[in-house]
Amino acid sequence: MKKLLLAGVFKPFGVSDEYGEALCTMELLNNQVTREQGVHSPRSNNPSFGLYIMAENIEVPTTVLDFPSWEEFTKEVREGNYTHIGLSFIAPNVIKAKRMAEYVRKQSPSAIIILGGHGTSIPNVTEIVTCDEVCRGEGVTWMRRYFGENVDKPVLHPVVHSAVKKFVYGAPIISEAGIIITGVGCQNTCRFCATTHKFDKQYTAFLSTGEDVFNACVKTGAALKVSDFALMDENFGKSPRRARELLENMERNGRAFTFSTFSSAETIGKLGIDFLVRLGVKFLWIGVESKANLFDKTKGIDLNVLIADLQNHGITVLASAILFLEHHDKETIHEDIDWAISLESDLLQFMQFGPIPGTRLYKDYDEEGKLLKDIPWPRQHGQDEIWFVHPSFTLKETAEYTKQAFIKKYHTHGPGVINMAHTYLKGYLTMKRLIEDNEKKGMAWDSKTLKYVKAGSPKPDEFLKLRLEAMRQSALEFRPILKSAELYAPNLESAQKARMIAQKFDETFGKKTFMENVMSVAVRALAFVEYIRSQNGVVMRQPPTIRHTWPDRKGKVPQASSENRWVRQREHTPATTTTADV
Ligand code: B12
Ligand code: SF4
Repeated sequence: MKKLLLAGVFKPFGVSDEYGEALCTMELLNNQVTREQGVHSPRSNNPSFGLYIMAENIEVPTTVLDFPSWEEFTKEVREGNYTHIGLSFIAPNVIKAKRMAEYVRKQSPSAIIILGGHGTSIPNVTEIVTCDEVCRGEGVTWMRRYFGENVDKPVLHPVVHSAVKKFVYGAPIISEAGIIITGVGCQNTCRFCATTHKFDKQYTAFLSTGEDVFNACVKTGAALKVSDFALMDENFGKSPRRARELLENMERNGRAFTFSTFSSAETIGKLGIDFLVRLGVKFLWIGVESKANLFDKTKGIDLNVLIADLQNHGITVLASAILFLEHHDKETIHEDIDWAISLESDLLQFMQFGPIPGTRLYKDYDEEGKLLKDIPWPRQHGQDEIWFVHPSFTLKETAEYTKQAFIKKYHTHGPGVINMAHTYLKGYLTMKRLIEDNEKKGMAWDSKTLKYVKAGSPKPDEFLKLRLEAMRQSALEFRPILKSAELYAPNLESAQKARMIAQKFDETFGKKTFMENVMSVAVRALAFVEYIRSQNGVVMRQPPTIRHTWPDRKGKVPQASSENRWVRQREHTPATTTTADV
């Protein structure tokens, strides 16, 4: 009888030891986006989505073990009687995968070890990690084929939270959302991009129609009691038919779900902002990359105008820029950092131009002898020092430039959370005006042109009213944090900005209710504790262990353990550092 364990690599994350690095944490916002924003940085962990979608779609009894401690992983291997053990890892975690595979070999020699995930693009991965099988691309089809199951069956969507253990200012007040994994890969073939190369420059849809996406939202929404979702897709709008169908399904059923997703700038232009707003997009991650406009996806687009327009319509923008591009020297890199900041996105990620195994860039740099191959894999993660020869920067300089870029954004525009609060408030006001204007002028939504057009006998736009209510809720979610944002602001301008936004909230929604006041005071108390804790370095929460089994718990929601381990992160902590409960 076959029995499969699918495991992510073991924690702790973000600790400098022989397996990991301080700046390689399991957090998106705190580590890569609102980095250096201290107490203002929202905290959360994203489950390893690939594990769940594979488990949901194979018939072999499967256990998913996400974010295990070393003890939890070894216990599972010892006691689980698994015939197959799948390890999922990215390149910086390959040494963790190596230790796990070696343990399996010793403890359970007959178990078949399968490797998967981005780490499998490492050229000599099988020499580093002992294994029997390697899945280098999409895992659902690979697993079905490997176990002799029907590869053509439709993909069932698992029910999973998009993030767990969510805090802001130390307060667990961020609302829940589900993950919808619509597909993997991208056809845009950017030279540096890991995902386009990993999936053979092709897009593989798990949910190919708008109805499929809608049904997945309904299922996850009912199980998690949410109506907000992260759409895990490199470029959801790249398939306009599916996006249109999704909107049609929501309108037909009177369900105004909201979405956070990724999109290239060219795709946004093609779909139009009115459509995105009606679709319920509230958060967009856009790769702006560089002022030099090196990539087709941003050519000919005025990003300043685009981003401001999105924000005015209530769409929070996370822009992503690249540092240490080939043309960067000590002058042009500042120009690019300043340009990226001048876009005034709510949030700004700076990532390094890192040659990632499997990409065209990696191949080119390898051929040109630019890869620094003696830099250990755990250090190749994109937030500390680069791992290739750059003519204008030493390795130490790259770490410092990256850090300073985040600090500059923070000091220029203040905490990301107040920018988000402002965007949602602006969106609410724009939506309110739009509804009034449409009613006055007799305009109605035209699903063919994706525009509001003059209509013969327009009816009240009930769907837009649902959208207005969702925007109101998105904005109000931020109200309790505004005072803390002001109190811990990095400078006078940010404090003033927080005050100005709080005032606009009062003007728009009236004075705070009793409950809102209570929450605001509670957040202030928790923010104070968080602030004190963070004085010696970043306070890091380890992701909770999630263990879920199929088929016996199929359809049930994978639950995070209640364990709450804290680790104080020090810069360049010595290799002996272990986790310590604080
Ligand atoms: C969500 C995400 C995160 C989450 C964490 C998720 C998690 N629990 O690990 C957060 C935001 C915390 C994060 C952090 C980081 N991330 Co990240 N992340 C992603 C992202 C955006 C999506 C991953 C995902 O869920 N995809 C959807 C699922 C369905 O696809 P998948 O994971 O690839 O799985 C499929 C296949 O790979 C395969 N598969 C996967 N595992 C297995 C296992 C087996 C046995 C088999 C058979 C198949 C298989 O089957 C799956 C289904 O098809 C990707 C980019 C992307 N778009 O993929 C980057 C990405 C994976 N991250 C990357 C990096 C570099 C990081 C950081 C190092 C950044 C940093 N400095 O902070 C940290 C490292 C965190 C850590 N300590 O491990 C790189 C990895 C590149 C590499 N060299 O390997 C990517 C590719 C982004 C990039 N640069 O292009 N990340
Ligand atoms: S558009 Fe984005 S996801 Fe697509 S190849 Fe370029 S960087 Fe990768």
